[in-house]
Amino acid sequence: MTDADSDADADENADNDADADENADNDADADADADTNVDTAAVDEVLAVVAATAPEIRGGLAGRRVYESEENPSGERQLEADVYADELLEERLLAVDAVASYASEERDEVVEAGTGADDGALHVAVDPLDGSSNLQSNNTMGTIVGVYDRPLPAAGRHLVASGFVLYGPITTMVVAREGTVTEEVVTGDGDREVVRSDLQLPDEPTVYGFGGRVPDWTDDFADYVAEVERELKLRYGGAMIGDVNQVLTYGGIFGYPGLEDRPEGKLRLLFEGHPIAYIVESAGGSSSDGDNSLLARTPESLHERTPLFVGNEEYIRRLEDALS
Ligand code: FDP
Repeated sequence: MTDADSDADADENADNDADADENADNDADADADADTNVDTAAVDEVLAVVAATAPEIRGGLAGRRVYESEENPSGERQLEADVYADELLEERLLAVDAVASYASEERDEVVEAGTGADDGALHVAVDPLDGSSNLQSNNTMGTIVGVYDRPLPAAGRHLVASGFVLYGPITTMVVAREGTVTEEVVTGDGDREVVRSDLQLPDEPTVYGFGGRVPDWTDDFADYVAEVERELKLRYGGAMIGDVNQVLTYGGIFGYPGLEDRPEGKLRLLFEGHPIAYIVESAGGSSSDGDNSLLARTPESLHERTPLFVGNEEYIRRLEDALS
């Protein structure tokens, strides 16, 4: 055996060891997944708390259109309404027995309930007021919630439910659970009435909306948008949640891309990317960070940003081809 052969053998053995380690990791992940014991009544309770709090959040908006002196952890200016919604949701969600922790786009750190995390404990990630810069111009915004069965930041596959409230002309809530998406109207006292059950993206998409300034887009992305513009019509309102609801209603694609000087984009994986991807994929659509499903991603930090795209499968596939 030559030195080269024995080096090659050694490399192969190392590769096999690495493969064995990776398989062991995958087995451990699979075991961890198998151990998950989701308390569906507790998930219901979390979603009911968000719905019950929505009329209060909405009612509190009018007097809270001014900016706080603080910035949020992503360095964005906070309105009084952002802080108000965050504090209401923190208090109400941590009061749910099964909720072990609360993370918010408006806070640096996860807040622990302090009750000791049991098997079946839930960890809730919230964007209290998505699109809150629309408050000044009195346009749509929303509240987003992701319910995870692992401490945060967690992988997308550890979502057990997600939902969003849309403060539009009426207050609605869209919820994804166990592969099914429903749209509900939230009444003034926080009760919910289902208006669309088993919501699916329409097969014939009609709308698109993309964030960021056009001069900041990459050339590949701009070329893709030029194609999309010839096929779909623009609907962009400046609050992700409102724009995603257009796509859920009419079919198409919404995205906030990586920009020339900001390849990570603007939106947050844990608070916006995962929950919205879970909803759109449960409704028969696709999600992507430009390469893969957003749900395949595990954030390394709580406030990690990501390029975000959701919509009909064909448009997401063409986007990934254009950016590859
Ligand atoms: P906002 O800053 O108003 O909270 O999540 C942030 C977000 O809104 C999204 O809802 C929205 O899609 C995006 O930012 C809008 O950003 P641009 O102002 O850059 O379009």
